[in-house]
Amino acid sequence: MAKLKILEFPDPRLRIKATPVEFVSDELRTLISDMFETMYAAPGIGLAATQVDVHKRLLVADLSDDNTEPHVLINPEILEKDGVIVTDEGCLSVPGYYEAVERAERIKVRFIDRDETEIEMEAVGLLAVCIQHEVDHLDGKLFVDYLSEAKRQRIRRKLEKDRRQQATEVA
Ligand code: GNR
Ligand code: NI
Repeated sequence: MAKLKILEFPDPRLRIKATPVEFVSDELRTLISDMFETMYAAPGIGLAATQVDVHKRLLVADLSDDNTEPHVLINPEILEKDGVIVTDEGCLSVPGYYEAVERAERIKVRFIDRDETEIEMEAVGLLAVCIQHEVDHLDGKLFVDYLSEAKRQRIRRKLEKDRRQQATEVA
């Protein structure tokens, strides 16, 4: 198992649109384990492959307190959306920022799991929000895209400044 490096906004690689997975290889299963390790260590409730610089349509999620409800969604397709929910969202690729974002409150999603079984699942509340947030990542979209240009710029400048600071600290 290995912990992977998470790309941070405004890294242009977060804007790459991921391509469908054709079959679940052993290499992909290793990536899935590494993504869980990375997400649990962060800690976060979800992680899209895009965030670890792998541009395939794959996400993991676990909303439990004790890491006992792992979800693996490969080639996820949101088939239905209903209702509205506003959540303070955070993102491991936008560390330190939490902002209100409006999403569908209930979704139906179709995907294959790590055994290549096709599954249709209904999700509500935070799980529905998390899946929509992760599918956005696979399309090169970030939660900051829903904020005002001014807010997004402020976040981008601060994160760029933090990164420059980190670069001089190790030097
Ligand atoms: O850990 C995370 N928490 C979170 C909280 C509210 C809405 C979405 C999320 S997803 C985020 C992890 C992450 O960045 N996934 O891409
Ligand atoms: Ni995110």
